[in-house]
Amino acid sequence: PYSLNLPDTFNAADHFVDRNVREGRGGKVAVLCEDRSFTYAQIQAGMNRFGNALKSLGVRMEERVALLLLDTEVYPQAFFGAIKMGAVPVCLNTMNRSQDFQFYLNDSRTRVLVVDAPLLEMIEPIRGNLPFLEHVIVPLRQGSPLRQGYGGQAPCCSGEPSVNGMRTGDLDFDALLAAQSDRLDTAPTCRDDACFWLYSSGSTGSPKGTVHLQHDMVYAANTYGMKVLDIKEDDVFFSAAKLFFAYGLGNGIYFPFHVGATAVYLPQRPTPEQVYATVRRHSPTLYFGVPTLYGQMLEQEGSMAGVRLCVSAGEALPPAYLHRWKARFQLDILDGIGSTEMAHIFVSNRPGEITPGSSGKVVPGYEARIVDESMHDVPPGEIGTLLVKGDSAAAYYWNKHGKTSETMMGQWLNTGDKYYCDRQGYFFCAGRSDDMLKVGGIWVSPNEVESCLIEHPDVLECAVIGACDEDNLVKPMAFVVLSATKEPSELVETELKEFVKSSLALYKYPRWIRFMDELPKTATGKIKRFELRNLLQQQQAA
Ligand code: 3UK
Repeated sequence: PYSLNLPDTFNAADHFVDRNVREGRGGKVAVLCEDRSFTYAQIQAGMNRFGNALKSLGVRMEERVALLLLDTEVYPQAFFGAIKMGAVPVCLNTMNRSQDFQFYLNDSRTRVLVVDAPLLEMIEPIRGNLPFLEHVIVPLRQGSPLRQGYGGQAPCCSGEPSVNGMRTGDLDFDALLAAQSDRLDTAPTCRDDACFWLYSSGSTGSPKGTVHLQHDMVYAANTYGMKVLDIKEDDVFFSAAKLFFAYGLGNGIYFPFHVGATAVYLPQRPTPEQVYATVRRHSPTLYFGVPTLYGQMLEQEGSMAGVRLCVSAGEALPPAYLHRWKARFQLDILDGIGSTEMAHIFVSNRPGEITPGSSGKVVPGYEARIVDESMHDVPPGEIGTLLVKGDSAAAYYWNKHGKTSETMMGQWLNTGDKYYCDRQGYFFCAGRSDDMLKVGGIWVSPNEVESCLIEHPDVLECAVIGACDEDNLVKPMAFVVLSATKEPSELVETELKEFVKSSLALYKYPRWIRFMDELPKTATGKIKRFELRNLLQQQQAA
């Protein structure tokens, strides 16, 4: 019943943008951002101009165009402009660091990068190491208050938008678009052509370019969007989770555009103040957040007036937040599990049918199974690996055949999550099958934090695990053996934290450091993270 019946020749930009204009919604507001507002006709014109600009730069079908952008009206124009001319946008996480971007841009062989001015300084140090990159396009939007830009380190978030990072030959987005026609023929893509990429990180190895097809966004919108959220043309969507996440991309772009609704964008970091101010200013009807932010918002004054439904994903929502939110705003928070690989949420609670502490039931259009090591289904109540099936699944990981075949097992996709299911069909999260941590809804690989710490001259050995904070949400904790010449102290602890902050994305640093004389190891010398987890549990129980 959920098979899409899309024609062979299908382009997602035509479906999500042009169709709205064809169906008479050209004058409808598609995007609200700060004090600016854009109709579907305006987004369409910008999309077409951007597509033409890419053509004029020599970009051809199937080539990658990277987007390193804050949440503004530029996002849907650049995203769909690339898709409409047949290129493949790669949405990059603005919170990452220069070294991460070097990997993404080279792995994807990106020829054109669109990067917001406050984020240019992340690209500057790696300019010489990007053999495939030919053009850098910078939306400047003079006078736009992007000064408290999102992402990067403090210096880029204050003072003037950095235009220093712009080099001779870099292109001004607005000037480039002004020179182009606002009409563009849709590339003759097939419904199964590559459409967009997102990078997904794993516990070992480099991040994986996750390749989504032209039909995937339509499938997610028809299933979770229509059947669970009941999205409608008169909804106003506001996602505190940024558009570069798979979660935010659905919430802020392809759900609203699927039904010709309105999306609200917040370019700044989503602090409780900014989120409440945005709700007050634009009165969204649907709000999308992550557990950490719900916790922070509960600590602050503010109103959610006008919102009909709130959604949480990225990591399990603590029941305490659910209850406090309901008591304060008389609003439900729908917790649901999604993934970059599945594009969006595939197991979710329903409005009026919420089981606190559970991720809910399988979303119409998807199937889910919990299996043991030999891929047999486990009985209700027993923990196993969560597999999911549904037509929004990514086709493969770019140039990673091994990881692709481990994860995409024919029709079924291995989430890597440990889950159990009760007799009523509710799914409950029970951890991961790898050591990956979800921190504020975003992946942290313990290996990556360990590799960073070990670079510090005073660190002899270290291991990183997840530990729960006072609200039961996971944050990285490091166990460190110092070199013989160094004594543990608060000073060393602060220094190590700062050291990680300076080279990795901010959310990855260890919130606690425990100094050890030695670390538990296997016979082959591998650090036993599970013993450290047990040690921590015993200490916390005591
Ligand atoms: C975990 C959850 C418990 C789980 C995402 C909504 O988070 C998203 O994508 P990612 O690729 O991570 C996927 C992994 O995150 N997870 C996500 N949601 C929940 N665990 N309860 C939840 N509600 O380990 C999953 O495998 O970053 C979320 C929509 C689209 C997404 N991409």
